[in-house]
Amino acid sequence: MPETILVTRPAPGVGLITLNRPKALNALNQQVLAEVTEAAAELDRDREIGAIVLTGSAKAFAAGADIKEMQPQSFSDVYAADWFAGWDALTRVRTPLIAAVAGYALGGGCELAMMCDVLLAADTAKFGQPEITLGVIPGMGGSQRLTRAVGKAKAMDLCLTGRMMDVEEAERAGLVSRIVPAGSLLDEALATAEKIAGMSTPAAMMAKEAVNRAFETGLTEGILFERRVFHGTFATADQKEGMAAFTEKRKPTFTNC
Ligand code: CO8
Repeated sequence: MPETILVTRPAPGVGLITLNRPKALNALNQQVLAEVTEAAAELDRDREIGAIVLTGSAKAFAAGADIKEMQPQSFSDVYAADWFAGWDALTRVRTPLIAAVAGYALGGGCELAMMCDVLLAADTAKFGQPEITLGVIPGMGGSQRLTRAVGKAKAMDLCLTGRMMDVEEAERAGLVSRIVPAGSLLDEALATAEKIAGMSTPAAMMAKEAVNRAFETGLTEGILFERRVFHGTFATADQKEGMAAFTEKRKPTFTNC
């Protein structure tokens, strides 16, 4: 049984992972890493699950990697163990991932939110990469994903000063999909997850893959990838059903095949 997270299935087709180390503001230690990546992989393997929500507490999504765990490590320790490379497993999850962020999303917490596909943020959310204030730099993709999300100017500002940005600034900069009142964050995230889970799961996975290609390839390659995957959707029963339902003026019933 996991000890640092809660895993539930609160609605049809929806998995929910809640970070649960309240005393440490959900700081991400090695146990959290193992438990989150394992839970996400298990939900990803479940053909009934069409979307996964990852959330924290009202005060903190996650206040970063666990500084107390990192503090005694030497270069050879973190290098030999390839410290935090395990988080890459989350980016291999093919089911759409929704981050529901309230409170602090700092350092590794911000980086974890950025590994998700949709980022819903409460009006209390605060984002930052404060690693520089600890004498280190982002190590879970922050300098890369943040720069791709918000551009060089703001990423440099955040990584070099360690300052936090509030949710309005984060949304303006393109980091956040939507701002939601804190009290309805989880409901909104679960409703979004249910909506995505109600689509054709293969189509949702393909859309996720195609958008992610925009981060990893040039435009010509990305457009070609998109077009080939688009062609591939015509091999699914869900394409037949989706288009038939439109012409027959009814709601589609997708069977995920
Ligand atoms: N790690 C460990 N413990 C933490 C962390 C953390 N990141 N953040 C908070 N805590 C603990 C505090 O130590 C405190 O515990 P205790 O009660 O035992 O002293 C408890 O959580 C509550 O925290 P505070 O009392 O500080 O709460 P405040 O409301 O006063 O402040 C803040 C909240 C502003 C979020 C503050 O806790 C803070 O600044 N936290 C650290 C934020 C930070 O620097 N995060 C970046 C960490 S480095 C990182 O993420 C690098 C990722 C990549 C590494 C790659 C390595 C190879």
